[in-house]
Amino acid sequence: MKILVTGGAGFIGSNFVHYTLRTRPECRITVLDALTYAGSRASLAAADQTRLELIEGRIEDATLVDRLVADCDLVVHFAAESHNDNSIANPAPFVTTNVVGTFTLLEAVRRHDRRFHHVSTDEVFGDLELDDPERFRETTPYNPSSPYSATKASSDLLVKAWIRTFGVKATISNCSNNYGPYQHIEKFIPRQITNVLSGIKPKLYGAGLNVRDWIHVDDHNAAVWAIIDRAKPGSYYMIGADGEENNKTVVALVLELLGKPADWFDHVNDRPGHDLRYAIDATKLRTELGWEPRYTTFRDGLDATIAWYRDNEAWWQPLKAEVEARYARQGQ
Ligand code: NAD
Ligand code: TDX
Repeated sequence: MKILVTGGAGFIGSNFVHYTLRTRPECRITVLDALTYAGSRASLAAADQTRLELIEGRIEDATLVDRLVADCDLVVHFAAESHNDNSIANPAPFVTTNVVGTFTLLEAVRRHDRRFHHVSTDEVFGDLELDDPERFRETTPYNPSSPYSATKASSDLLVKAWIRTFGVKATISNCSNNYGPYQHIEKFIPRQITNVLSGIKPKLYGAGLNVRDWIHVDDHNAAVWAIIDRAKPGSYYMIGADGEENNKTVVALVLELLGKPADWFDHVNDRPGHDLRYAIDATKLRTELGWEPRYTTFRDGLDATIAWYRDNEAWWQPLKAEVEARYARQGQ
């Protein structure tokens, strides 16, 4: 099977490539990635290069996309501008990549009648109160808050329209917050791990009471494969592993696992429009497709992730000063 993976040099996409080449000997992969600040060849260096090709290019490039889609059996679409804080500082690239890029891919899979899996986020549903007994489900109405989540919601709606109107064989998954190896150090967990490893105090937005539903990236990618293998084209799935934690608790765990005092962190400026809580009900994925997460103890998954950042300083160290300088300008 020949798979086109967009965004395969980013966090979740590169883990998908490693996972697939490890577990599926019949698969060959072409990665289409613009190698923005968030993508890196180094994230794919450990993969079996005989079954992998990396094409540097943009998903809005209709000519390139047409050729690559024609030449594959399946498209798995991870490419996106993915960071909320960046979307607040400068929304334009989010519209271009997330909306126009997804549209360009949809037109190519429509022309060539290819199977398409669209990777999306739980943020498209907005946020929940801390005590809301409801969690996000496949039927939850869209209500995005940030420029990032609004462009992801737009891309989901394009996919839904292409399924209904043109009969495109697509599926969508909306996953909660991922953690694991190769995550860019602008994101919450790797930022705090690499802060402590660099002698900098962790930075908590506001009071730190916002809740995220954490899932290990390999569990996310196993769910994506369950959908590709067993879901009906045209169907949608929530992906989550019942991993709700507030940010303060996550920082406390990072500090404990790295042997620092519990109060060794700073409160910094909050994110404008900061979503309070995300929580996923993955019953449909579990019951229809038989998926179960393998990382069920957040502490163990976090410990393994800390070990990865400790062992792979060469991967993140060159980025650290610039990322922290950018945050410092925002008082974060
Ligand atoms: P990331 O920012 O780490 O990686 C994105 C990749 O896309 C990078 O390699 C980048 O170079 C590439 N890219 C960006 N613009 C491009 C363009 N125009 N053309 C081609 N390539 C381009 O993101 P991630 O965290 O790995 O997220 C991957 C996908 O999963 C995104 O669609 C995101 O919305 C979704 N998602 C992420 C999370 C999470 O917790 N990180 C949770 C749910 C869903
Ligand atoms: O330094 C920080 N301090 C802090 O308290 C950073 C970077 C973040 N935070 C908070 C903000 C959020 O409440 O931590 C939480 C997680 O922040 P991010 O890592 O920026 O993730 P989030 O905004 O929740 O979005 C993530 O999950 C859904 C991904 O970045 C998205 O791509 C995905 O769609």
